[in-house]
Amino acid sequence: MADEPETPGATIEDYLLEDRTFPPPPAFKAVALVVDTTMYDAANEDFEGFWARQAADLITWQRPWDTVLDWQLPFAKWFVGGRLNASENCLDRHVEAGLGERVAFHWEGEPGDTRTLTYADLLAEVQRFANVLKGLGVEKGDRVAIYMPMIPELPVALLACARVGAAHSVVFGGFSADSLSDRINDAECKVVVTADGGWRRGQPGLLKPTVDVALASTPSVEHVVVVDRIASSGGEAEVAMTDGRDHWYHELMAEAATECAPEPMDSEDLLYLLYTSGTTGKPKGIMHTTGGYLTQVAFTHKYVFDLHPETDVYWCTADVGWVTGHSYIVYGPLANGATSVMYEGTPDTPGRDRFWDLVERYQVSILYTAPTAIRTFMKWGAAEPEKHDLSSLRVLGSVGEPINPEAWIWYHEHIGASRCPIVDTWWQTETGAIMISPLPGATTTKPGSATFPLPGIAAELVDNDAEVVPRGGGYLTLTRPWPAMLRGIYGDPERYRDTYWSRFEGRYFAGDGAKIDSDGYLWVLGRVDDVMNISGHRISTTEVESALVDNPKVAEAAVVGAKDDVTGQAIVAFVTLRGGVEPGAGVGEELRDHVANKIGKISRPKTIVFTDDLPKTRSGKIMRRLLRDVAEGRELGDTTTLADPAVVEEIRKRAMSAPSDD
Ligand code: 7RM
Repeated sequence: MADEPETPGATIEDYLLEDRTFPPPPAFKAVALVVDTTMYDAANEDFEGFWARQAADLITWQRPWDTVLDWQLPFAKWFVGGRLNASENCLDRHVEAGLGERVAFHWEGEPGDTRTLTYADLLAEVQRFANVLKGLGVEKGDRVAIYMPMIPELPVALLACARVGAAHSVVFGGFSADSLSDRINDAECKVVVTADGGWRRGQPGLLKPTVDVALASTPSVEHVVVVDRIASSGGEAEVAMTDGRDHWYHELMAEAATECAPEPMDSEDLLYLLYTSGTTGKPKGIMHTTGGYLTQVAFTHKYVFDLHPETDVYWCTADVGWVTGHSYIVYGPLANGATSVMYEGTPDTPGRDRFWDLVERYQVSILYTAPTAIRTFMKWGAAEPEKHDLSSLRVLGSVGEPINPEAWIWYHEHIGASRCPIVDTWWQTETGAIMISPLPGATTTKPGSATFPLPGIAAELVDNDAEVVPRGGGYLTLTRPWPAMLRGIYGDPERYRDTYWSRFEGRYFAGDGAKIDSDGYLWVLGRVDDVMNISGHRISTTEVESALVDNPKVAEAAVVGAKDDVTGQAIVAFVTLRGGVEPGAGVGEELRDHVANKIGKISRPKTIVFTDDLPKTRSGKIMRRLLRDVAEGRELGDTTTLADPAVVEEIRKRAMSAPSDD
């Protein structure tokens, strides 16, 4: 960003110029609050003491900590010397408190099959599966890869890993064999837990064949556990089982012992790795540890959603393949003893009212979803939610990308009946838990603003020279360590320092641009680096470019995220073909498929523009900023640093007639 305009991404000036006006904040009906607004002051006066109180109130420790925080910038240790087990906190203590019959998950498969798991059921299944893992040689300190659809065995697998002290590394089911094997190899996982597949849009989406391809090049993997999901629900899935390596989940479970004591873990022991796209092609293994993470996810889940675990039914629509699912389907809600809905499939199957049907039947009171979903529902029309009684809803949440005011207002009116507070929650895989958000009923919201940092969190905007920007646009930074913060990048402490702590001295740089308005409200405006945000999923431009140039027909490629009404951003690829290869719809299709196979379906470019040349600076850097202008049909920005200004005009003409995915 220091050398604009070569560096891709929006500039600070883009944000400073931005001045939108918004309708006045709607008045909310008061709710019975668990919120305590005096927490803001208490946390500011003594933030370590504040977090220590939360850790003591919300989490059960096998041994108390000696020191709240050990901060050797940029390396933090929280609740040093404390011992606990995450699965014990999510399960055993609730059952011991007499809540064994409370429902943990109302699970529903896409075909309509259901399973109800109480806390007692979940504890029993987790203990058995923990024994299965032990039987396969998994020990405290090992890593286990998890590549699964949204079925109950997924949270079971996570909690069983936590129980035996192995770190899980969940890889989203949409990722390709290459992406899976890269992640398995980086962490040297010993075991893979997967399924034959999962249901999506009425079809079985197979996972095991992808695992088989990935495992051709993963020397660390000794065993694979396969859940029989498709075949057990009336579908057809041919599964090749490798003798000695692959095992059926239900067969191992039938033989497993029923009791498994939770392993005592150090507060700073690794709980999990989650790989996330960075600005280079190589994904980063984000490290989360146990005590601080659990404290902050439990704290935020309780206060941000005004959770009353005895009466609320909570539904987070994310996939556990992303951090939102880790923190707000598994660890946060279970640590708080909440009752959740978990759903396997897509919102349009069998009809476009599937979500609202689920809300009505399970009487969901807290709904946490993404702007991309909300914009899709907007497109489908208010008639779909109107088919259902949504009066059980009380609090609505949003996460994953900036929510545009239009979508916010639609969500508020058509889903929340102008009665439910909306919590727009800003956070990242790296932060582990929600950092900036309103507190429902306590914070007056503005449509599109994430409002204020939560108690205990300190955020500031800075300009290019690291000067604090009290009002106006700037880079979003965090100035204090927080309990759920990433502890590093697996195997690469220097990259951790460089990526997050070197741009602004003493500050964590989030990679987002933001604005503080004249009322002091914070607006997160999106990434300023070359990370795209497609439906709330982080995808690096470099990664997609690498996949494109990997095809022998491609000479050069530049990828940008262009504004998209539904998915937030859409992938637009500018491709120069090798000599002798003729551009056309066929090649476009082939390249899109190629990217989908290399990285995963979510990375499939929406549009491919063939061009003889890419706009470059004299030093040879591709000017993605101009390509974004082209892709979004804008007037071109400053072209004076271009080596050959004629190139963009040519590209612009081509872009108008480029074939697109939809
Ligand atoms: C939870 C999650 C993180 C990036 C982050 C932002 C964007 C997330 C919001 C948001 C505006 C929000 N983790 N982002 N939440 N932007 N308002 N409420 O999404 O690691 O996958 O992505 O997502 O750009 O840096 S993530």
